[in-house]
Amino acid sequence: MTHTEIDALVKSWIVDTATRPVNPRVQQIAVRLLGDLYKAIEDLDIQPSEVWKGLEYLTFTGSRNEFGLLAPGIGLERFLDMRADEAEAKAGLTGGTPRAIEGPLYVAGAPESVGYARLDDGTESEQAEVLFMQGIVYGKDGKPVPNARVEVWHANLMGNYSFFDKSQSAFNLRRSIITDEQGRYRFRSIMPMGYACPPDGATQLLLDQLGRHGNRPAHIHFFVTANGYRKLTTQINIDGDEYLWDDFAFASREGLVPEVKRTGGAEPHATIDFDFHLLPEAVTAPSAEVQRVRAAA
Ligand code: MBD
Ligand code: FE
Repeated sequence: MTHTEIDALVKSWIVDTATRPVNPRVQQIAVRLLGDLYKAIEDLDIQPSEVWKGLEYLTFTGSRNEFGLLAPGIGLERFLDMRADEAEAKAGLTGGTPRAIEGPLYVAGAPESVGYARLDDGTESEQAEVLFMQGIVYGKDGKPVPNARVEVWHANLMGNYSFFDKSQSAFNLRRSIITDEQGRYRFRSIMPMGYACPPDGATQLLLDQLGRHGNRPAHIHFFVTANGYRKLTTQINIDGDEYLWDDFAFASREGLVPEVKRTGGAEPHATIDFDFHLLPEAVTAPSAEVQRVRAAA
């Protein structure tokens, strides 16, 4: 079939058959995606068994609840970030801390405190390196933003996240820190390790076929929010990790790899200083708040 014939078929099946009210946006996207899919089947001569293999793959992905992991693995989440960057640049919004993907492992409702929190429950204290991280949330005209919310979450020494890893205590390595009057936040935690996709899962299954690995460098996630500012979703990466610039989820960015300072002595620890720079809310750019189903413990 020609592409024109395929477009006509899709229209006859999806558009012309409507007898009840239509969601025009859903119809527009369905027509486009189905047309593109049928053209790919035609152009690549994709066989019925291959089509069913693909549908079975999607079923498997859903059964493992891995769409949230597949999205970063195929670059989809990073692609959306790049488009968000473009939209902000077009709206004249520049100078903020670079964004990085949210990933699938955020949990709402973490314990809240002002200025300081300890994130780890101490279970890995024997093996872990103590980490202190602190900085200032800056807003308009380079002024500190008091009362900003810094939500932070990261993996343990196994690369696993509490809630999803039921062996960890509730909200281990997850906190919500409100900046003090000087816009400062500070936390104590443990140095995280990198994440690896479940080896028997759907995402890794595809990655294997593509000859790719499913590893992330060690990283720490943040949501930074404040009244009048655009939500910042970002991560910092731990310098020196072998996957620092080889992240299967494509989240590494210049500006998000702060120096890790190490102090010896009686209480050896690592220190990271990192400030966040928020962009003012603007009606000229699409919302920075991404609506998606998130876990809540
Ligand atoms: C993670 O910890 C993560 O941040 C992403 C994006 C994907 C998988 C695991
Ligand atoms: Fe992560």
